[in-house]
Amino acid sequence: MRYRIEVHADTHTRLKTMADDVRNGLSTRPRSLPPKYFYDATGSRLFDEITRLPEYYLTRVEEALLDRLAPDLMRTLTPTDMVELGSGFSVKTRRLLAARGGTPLRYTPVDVDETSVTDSAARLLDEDAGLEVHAVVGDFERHLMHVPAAGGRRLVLFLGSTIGNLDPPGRLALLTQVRGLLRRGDRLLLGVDLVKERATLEAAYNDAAGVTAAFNRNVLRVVNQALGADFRPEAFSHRAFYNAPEARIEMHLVSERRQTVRIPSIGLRIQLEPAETIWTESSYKFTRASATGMLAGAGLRLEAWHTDREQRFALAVAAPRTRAAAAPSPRAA
Ligand code: SAH
Ligand code: AVI
Repeated sequence: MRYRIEVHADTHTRLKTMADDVRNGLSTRPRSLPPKYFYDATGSRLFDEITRLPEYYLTRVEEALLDRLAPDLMRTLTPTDMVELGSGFSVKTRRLLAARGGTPLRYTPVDVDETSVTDSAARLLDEDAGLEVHAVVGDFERHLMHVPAAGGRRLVLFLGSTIGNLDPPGRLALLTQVRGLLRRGDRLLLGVDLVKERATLEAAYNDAAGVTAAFNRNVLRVVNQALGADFRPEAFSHRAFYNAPEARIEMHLVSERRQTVRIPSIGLRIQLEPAETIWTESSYKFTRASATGMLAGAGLRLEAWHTDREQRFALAVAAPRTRAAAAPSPRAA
């Protein structure tokens, strides 16, 4: 059997989790909604459009880095097991799969959006006879225990700087779980967007065509559909800016007027004042030092750091730290 798919969790549990997240996020200040709810079928399609925008350099630069790196990485690592967190349409994955020269490999995409996972799995299986796909539809913060045990050398992919959408405690917890998926000889390939001048960063999240604004508002449609809320997306404007002290782009939805939003299914009614915001996403930016520290905190060692000439984006190769390396013995110190 070349294709298996597991969906975590059932619709009831997913709605219950969303109800809790939405209630917590909207009733505490600053109001917020978790970015994972951007990604229904429409949100994934809008993100795909974002990746082709002239201002959104992240995807183009990371793809060029992957093209440069893939042959060496796949030749030295020779993985037979590849796990990808937040795989989306698995577009970048293809570059790595193509570089392995057709040897048998099991690919485990993990993503909250079932449509993007099933569509891309079908395409990959069609194109690649050596591939087995074991898809996990679920939340990479909650369902990584469902990733099947590796039969051989494993490469975990976490691309696109999706790690930057988690706050520091969240990414420490996630990378610690990723560390648990790795044995000696296995590797993590992590894509991170780099700290740079404000204008380039802010343009990437304020495109002239308004696709990022539509992506931002989509979270309100998702909450309307799933929980029966009565958000009027057109009554919110898009705001994204670089918060330099925190090294993150913040994306918000700004209420254009005083308005009341009702979510009867969870017994919530909130009043938004004019200019009040709902914080929908953070997108943290990194330096080599901050990425090294983040990895080290989770028991991972930065092994290689690849960037483009303009230092816009980096691909980090990380290895699990052995116990001896993580905690030097008194005699070695
Ligand atoms: N890896 C692709 C897609 C990045 S977009 C790329 O680099 O272009 C972010 C992806 O992560 C989306 O497909 C979204 O559905 C998924 N995602 C976001 N939060 C998630 C979560 N908590 N658990 C699982 N998938 C998540
Ligand atoms: C998926 N993630 C890394 C994107 C980012 O850049 O933070 C999501 C995105 N938000 C706005 N544009 C793109």
